[in-house]
This record gives sequence, structure tokens and C-alpha cells, in this order.
Amino acid sequence: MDTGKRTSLILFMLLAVFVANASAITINTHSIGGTVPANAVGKGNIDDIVNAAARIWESAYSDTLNINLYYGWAQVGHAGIHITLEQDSLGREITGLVLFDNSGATAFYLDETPDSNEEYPRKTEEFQDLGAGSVNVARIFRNPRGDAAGHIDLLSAVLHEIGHAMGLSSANPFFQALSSAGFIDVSGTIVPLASNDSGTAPHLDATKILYGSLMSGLNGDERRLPSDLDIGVNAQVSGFSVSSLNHR
Ligand SMILES: [Ca+2]
Ligand SMILES: [Zn+2]
Repeated sequence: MDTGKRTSLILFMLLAVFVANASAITINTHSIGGTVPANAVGKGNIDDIVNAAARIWESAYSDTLNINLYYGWAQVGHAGIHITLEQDSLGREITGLVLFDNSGATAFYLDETPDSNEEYPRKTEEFQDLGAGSVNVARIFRNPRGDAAGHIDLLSAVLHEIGHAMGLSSANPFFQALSSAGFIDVSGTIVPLASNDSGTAPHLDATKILYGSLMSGLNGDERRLPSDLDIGVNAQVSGFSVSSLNHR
């Protein structure tokens, strides 16, 4: 393991002050099509929503990396799925696929204005000390209005699946190595991971983290944006530096 790539997150944050805008992650999005589910509501479309989600994750890191992300609608059995197709020598995903269910089992809201969160007027942020001081663990928007009410926010689902492409993936050998004890240590912040039948899962443990982290899951009637914890744990797995911890 290249521990030199995984020095303190705090150091990365300090360095980021000086190297911001020097480079960036680029997520190139490629539609593979598919039929929009008949029960989707809202005037938006998956292309604009995937691009908005890609810009949010790109803005989290200052590293130079080009990722090709394929996306579309399909009958996938979950609201969304993520598949790693190609990795670089550091285990970082450089080609991936995210698919969103069009069977009708999930009633999606397609935000026409995915860069703004006005449909969810109640924003809260959660902070928790997981071993190294208080960190932001959730950025969550609730009390949806209009079409958003009673639906799953597709932007949040896309952000979650791209979050897997950023590092929290069972296909990532660094994730496997770092998570073997059931948590990931981000400079002393001990990030608990969920488990399933096959062991540690690439999700944050919703039973141990305050409600609303993007990488712990998603419910209806809410929007989740990446928290500092979501951003930091993926940085730890992928050796990314953190360019900005201030999101909307
Ligand atoms: Ca909006
Ligand atoms: Zn997931």
C-alpha cells in the first residue's frame, strides 16, 4: 500500500488551500439510454441530473483523474446500481456504469433544476465526533414540495452511485484492504461501515452515524448531498486530496 498517498486528511485540507484549482477530477458522462420509468415525475431528465451530480463530486477533489461514467435506465432490481468496469493502478475507477431502475418499483423525482435544492426547503447538517473531533456527517434537505413530495430524488440516487465510483466499492482493492476491520480510519475519524452476508459492505453504517450521510443510503422525501464524511472516506480509499469541503 502506498501510505504516502494516504497521509492526514487535515494535511490535505491545508494543502488544498494552496493548490485549489490546480487540477481536478473530470467525470465524462456517457448515456446508454433506456426508457424513463412511466411513474417518474418532474420535468427534469437523467442527462442533466447525472451531469449535475458529476459536477458536485468533481468539485470535492483537486486530483487529476479522468473517469468515464456510463449511465442509463434499466430494470436493475434496486433504485440504482454501480458497476466498476476499469481501474487504474491505484484501484481508482476510470470507467464505470451506473444504472437506475425503470421497472416502476421506485418512483423517482426528476428535478428540472438539479443545481438547486428549492424543492426541499428544510436543510439540516449533522455533525458527529467519530474519534478525532466533530466532523460534518450529513447534508440533508427535507420537507419536499410539489412533484418532489412522495418520491425518491434521482439526483440523490445518482450522487450515491457515483459515490461508489469514487472509492467505496467492493471492486476496489484499496477499499477491501482498508475496510477489513469493518471501518475506515480517516486520520483518526473512525468511519463505521455496514455489513452484509458477504462481510463489510461499501456503505456507511446508518446505525452508528447520525441520519443523512449520502453513502449510508437514501429514503423518499429527501435530498442528500455529499457530507465531509462521505467526501473524506472516499478520499481515504482513493488517495484523493480534498479541494473543498463547502457544498451547498
Ligand atoms: Ca431543483
Ligand atoms: Zn450503495
